[in-house]
Parts: sequence; C-alpha cells; structure tokens
Amino acid sequence: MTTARFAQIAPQLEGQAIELPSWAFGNSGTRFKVFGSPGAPRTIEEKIADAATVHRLTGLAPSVALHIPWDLVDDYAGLRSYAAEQGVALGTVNSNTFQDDDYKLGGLTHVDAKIRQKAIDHHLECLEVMAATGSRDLKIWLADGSNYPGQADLRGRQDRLADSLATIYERLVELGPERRLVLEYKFFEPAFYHTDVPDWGTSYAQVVALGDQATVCLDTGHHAPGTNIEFVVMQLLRLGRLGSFDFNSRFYADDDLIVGSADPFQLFRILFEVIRGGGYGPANPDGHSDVAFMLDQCHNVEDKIPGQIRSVLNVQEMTARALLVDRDALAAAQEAGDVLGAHEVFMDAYQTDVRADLAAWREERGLPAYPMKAYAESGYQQQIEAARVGGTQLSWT
Ligand code: PSV
Ligand code: MN
Ligand code: MN
Repeated sequence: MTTARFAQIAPQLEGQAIELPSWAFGNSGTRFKVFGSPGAPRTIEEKIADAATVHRLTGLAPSVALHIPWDLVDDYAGLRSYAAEQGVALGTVNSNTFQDDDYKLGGLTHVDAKIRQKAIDHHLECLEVMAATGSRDLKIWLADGSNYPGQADLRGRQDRLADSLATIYERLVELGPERRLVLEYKFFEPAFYHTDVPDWGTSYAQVVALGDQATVCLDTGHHAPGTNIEFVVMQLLRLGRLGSFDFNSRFYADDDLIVGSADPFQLFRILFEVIRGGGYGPANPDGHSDVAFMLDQCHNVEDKIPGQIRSVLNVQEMTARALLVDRDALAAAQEAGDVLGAHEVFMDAYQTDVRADLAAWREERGLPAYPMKAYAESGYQQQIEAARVGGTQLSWT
C-alpha cells in the first residue's frame, strides 16, 4: 500500500453516509435474555443524541432511521429540529407489523380484509411521519409467513400483498418523486415454513409491479448460508432496483452482529460490486447515494455506541479497500483469461491495510484519528450513565 495510491481514491470517501438505526441504541438481546446497559436511552431524543455522538466522532453517520411505533412522538417536525440541533437528520422510516396480536397470521397479506386494512393504514401513517421528518425512504420488512405446509394459500397471500403494497405506493408517489418504497426480504423467521417475501426475486417482482419509486432492501443477514450475496448485489444493480442495504454480520442466521466482524472479505466483495455497479455515490448532487447504506444490528453484549462506531468504521475501511481495486488491471486480466492474475489484483486490494491512511485522512478533516479511542476518552459513556437514571430504558425484543 502506498499513500499515493490511497490519495487517488481518497476523494471518493468524501461524503460517505451510513445511516444508523434508532433501535441499535436501546437494549436488545436474544429470546433468552435482554441485558440492560447503564446509560441506555429512555427516549427517542436520547437515541438521537447517541447517534449524533457516533457522527461527531466519525463523520460517517449523518442520519438516523426511525421505527414506528417504537419511535412514536406527537411532534415529528419538532423531532426533526431536535435532530438537526444535534447535527443529524431523520432518515428512513421503518414500519412495524410484527408486534400486534392482530398480525399473528399476517398483516399486508392477511386473509381478513379488516386486518389487512389496519396494516395498510399503519403504512399510511408512516408516510405521514415521512412528510413531517423529510425522510426519503419507507422501508417495509414483513414478518408474514406460515409455519406448516397447508396452513396458508401461498398464491393468495402473494396477490393480497401486491394489492396492499399498491395502495401504499399510490400514496407514497403523491408525496413526491424523490420518495421511495424499499421492500426488504428475509428467508425465514419468525415464520419457519414459508415467508411471503423470502428472497430478492420476490421482492424484485413485487417492486417492479409497483413502479420506479419502489426498490429492494438487501439485509446482509437475510440469506441462506452459502448465498453469494455480492451476486445478488450485482443483479439488483443491473436491474436498477437496489435501494438500500441493512448491514450486519452473521455466522448462523439473522445474527445482527457488527458488520464486517464475521466475514470482512464478504463485506469487501459486496462493496466492490456496489462500486463496480455504479451504486456508490456519496457525491451525488442531491447528497443522497442511490443505494442507501444503513446498519441493522443488535448490540446484545457490547456497548451500543462504540458498537455503532466500530460498524461504520468497518464499512469505511472496506469501502476504501474496494475502491483500491485496480479496475483496469482487473478487466485486462479477466479479458485475457488470466484466472490467477485477476484473482491477485482483487486480493491485493483486499489485503491492503488502510488504517493508517484513514487515520490521517480523518485528522485532516478535524475528526479524531481513532474514533474508538476518542469515544473511550470522551467521557460521554460516563456522562450518560450518570445522567440517565430513572425512567424506563428502551428495548426492542
Ligand atoms: C427482522 O429480521 C429485522 O431485523 C429486519 O431486518 C428489519 O429490517 C429489522 O428487523 C427492523 O424492523
Ligand atoms: Mn433489516
Ligand atoms: Mn433482520
């Protein structure tokens, strides 16, 4: 690695944005136990303050995603101002049709028109939130599915899903051409036999039927083991429908661990395809990349704020390494059928240690060279632990 080579790609790191999920700051856990963390937020304002701390120390996380009704407030315009004062914006609005008894057998796919309408109305309410917060994206992840063969009419559910989404989409389009509906897929859980949006193909088929303002969200933890996720990335970009990422790591299922911790090479391969496919654009004139980067993680045993700092740094580091791939040399080797030569070009970039260059790059921008260390020395953790006493800590499981 030469600093000169890093300097060539450094401008492309400018303006990189990774959205933080509000829920990452509250307590979370597994079905076995949710461990309380001293200083965990009790309000959405405290979550936003924590997210803003991540941004202050890294310059990488300028927005926070909301989850409704977890982040329900009376005054979203007021919340937007509060966030702006803290130095961040409100981002993607996530709907939730998985924590209400009525949705036991589904929401947008339910056989009962009344329950379907309730789920649709919830999404329309999310759109109103978006109008007040200025959010671009409505992200929909559905827990809908069934546990036993024969339990449900798979085709009927798919058709009802299409109808429900069309109603939501119609209203979204009225809010403006920049708004997007982003449909997330996941292969199993909480349903164990079938899931109504289990894979990218189903999500793609549903969003294409809606229109241009509907895209797919790829959560890196939502595939069967062994899936070549970067291939999915390539294909969705090729089809013009990759809307966003929910980044996290997994060893087994939807583990929601720190992105880049389980398989850094996979993160590199994914980011390479994003760049290769034209999906990486921090410098787009509207300030938005077409492919939104978001974290979707649950910090169960580690501290939340440094957990998020580590995550955005991992994404930045792998982005830098993916930008370092010598694309001309790679193309030449590929065209020449030079199997090992092409592989070597690819691996050279992956194996480049960019940490010192990134530290210097941060310092040049008035950011701490080592954000993890800066957080540990900032006193913020001690301050929130002392200040946040009384009230109820927020948690999402
Ligand atoms: C459930 O699997 C999930 O983790 C999805 O990935 C959503 O994005 C997230 O919850 C928040 O609704
Ligand atoms: Mn997700
Ligand atoms: Mn998930």
